[in-house]
Amino acid sequence: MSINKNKLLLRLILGDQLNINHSWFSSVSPDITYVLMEIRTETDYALHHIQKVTGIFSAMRNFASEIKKLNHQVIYLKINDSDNLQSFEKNILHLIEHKNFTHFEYQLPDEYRVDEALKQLSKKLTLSHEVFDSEHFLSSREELGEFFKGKKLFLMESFYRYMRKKHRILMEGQEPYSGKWNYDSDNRKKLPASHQPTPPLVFDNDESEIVAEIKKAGIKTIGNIDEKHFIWPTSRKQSLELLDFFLDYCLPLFGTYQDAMTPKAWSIYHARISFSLNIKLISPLEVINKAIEQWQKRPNEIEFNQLEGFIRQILGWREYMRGIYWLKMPDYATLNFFDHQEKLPDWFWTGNTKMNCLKHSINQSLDYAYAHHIQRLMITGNFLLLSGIDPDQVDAWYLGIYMDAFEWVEITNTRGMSQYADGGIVGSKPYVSSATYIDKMSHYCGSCFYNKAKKTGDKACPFNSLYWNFYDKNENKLSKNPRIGMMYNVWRRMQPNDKADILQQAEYYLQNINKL
Ligand code: FAD
Ligand code: DLZ
Ligand code: SF4
Repeated sequence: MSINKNKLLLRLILGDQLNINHSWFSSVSPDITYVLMEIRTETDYALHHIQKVTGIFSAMRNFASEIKKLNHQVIYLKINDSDNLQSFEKNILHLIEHKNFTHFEYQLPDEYRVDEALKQLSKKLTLSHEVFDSEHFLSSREELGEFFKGKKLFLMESFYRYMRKKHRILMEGQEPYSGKWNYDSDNRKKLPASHQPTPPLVFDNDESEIVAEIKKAGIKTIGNIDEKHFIWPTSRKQSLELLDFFLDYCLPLFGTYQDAMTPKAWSIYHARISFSLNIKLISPLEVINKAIEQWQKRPNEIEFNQLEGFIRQILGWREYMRGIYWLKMPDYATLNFFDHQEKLPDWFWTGNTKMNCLKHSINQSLDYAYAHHIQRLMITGNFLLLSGIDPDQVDAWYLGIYMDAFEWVEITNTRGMSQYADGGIVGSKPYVSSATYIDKMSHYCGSCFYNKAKKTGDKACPFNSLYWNFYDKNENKLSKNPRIGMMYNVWRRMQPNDKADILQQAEYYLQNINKL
């Protein structure tokens, strides 16, 4: 079928828009050509983990093959192709000029930088063009802004309840199923010492060709890879297998151990579907519906609190973060509430530290391009906030190192939730802790070089002095916060000598941060 005698249409698909169920693909036409491109602007805007670049290229190539098999016309530019001009704009302009396209279309990008670039490109085009929704998210870019219009607080919980009602998920009429919206308090247990979590499902994809091409192109990356046995899903089929594995083996304990940390297991009962979701191999609605279906089929095995906890992450947090991103960008990327200016410790790039919790969380990030939420928030993020690291450097690290890192969800979690650099848009208080919390939720402290119980002196755990130092330094910004006023009462009641020792210890650690 030809769409129009004179209309030759070029459609751009970004590396994180691999959604086979998009309405674009519902009909096939020889007059529509899809273009996917591996380009240096995208590989080089952050120092990415080698597994992230490999995973994206592999998934893009698989997607291109899949749509070709469905008889769609596809142009695929590989990273080392001689006719690849290495940017969206240059490649699109070149293709339009040389292939006589008469119309150009793209889907709304998820990232502000790319959104701006494509808007600029559109202005330069003399041919007609159109922008489409990516048909992936459960709220529009503007919806959160409209929901909170006129409000000072942007509470995730309010938006989550709105989303539950809007999509009729876990509802009985206008009320939440079982009468309660949020089961968080039933979750969050430490992993018992004898408990060995189910080993994660990993794939065995041979990506040696892609890795060789990345190396040949000279793309700078971080982290490790076993390219002959690449573990991440790179197709919709594999992403669905990973989701099924999670629903079969992990969902029953998801909420219970959601905040637990152990050196014995790198993902515990987490789903590891964020990469597949963020590049749109699977959709949030199908994940939610499949989880509900499993809970209905196996009510004795999957308790409601586990299901609700999981759905809240996707229907609540994920959509909320995207809404905040589009409401607050581009200013959000410049926020630095505490005016933190310090440099990221060198060992964040090597994992070479004596602090056991950080050593494990960083090393597993370098090995797997993955750390679960509490490792990101309460180990790496906690330490960086307590140490006053410049949020630009913190963002750059998180944006590069994780498989699932795309700015719309990385920056809101990092600069917002983790670093409180937005002054409380996303979180109502900074997520900081001493060793007490880390020891309560993990198995890291027992075999650490440092002593979790000591605030000062030989081998005192750095988290303990840095924690009080953080509160002390930021008293004028934080003491009025009703959620943390109590901590200031504790601090004020401490003996002046003890306080001085703690601050001195913290100063010593900050001066010697690269030796920790
Ligand atoms: P699970 O724990 O199994 O949760 C299931 C799904 O819920 C995830 O796949 C994800 O899609 C969603 N989800 C859970 N928590 C969040 C959240 N806070 N925000 C948005 N979605 C959430 N997530 C990213 O997708 N990309 C990032 O770049 C990213 N950067 C982060 C940086 C920091 C400092 C922190 C604290 C969190 C970050 N997160 C990010 C959120 C969260 O840590 C990851 O989504 C999660 O670890 C992905 O692993 P999973 O699929 O096993 O998640
Ligand atoms: C992250 C990434 C990388 C590393 N490489 C590419 C690429 O070569 N081509 C591409 O189209 N997309 C890539 N991406 C994902 C984009 O950065 C992503 O589409 C934008 O950030 C918009 O969200
Ligand atoms: Fe981390 Fe301190 Fe525990 Fe060591 S003692 S693992 S540094 S919290």
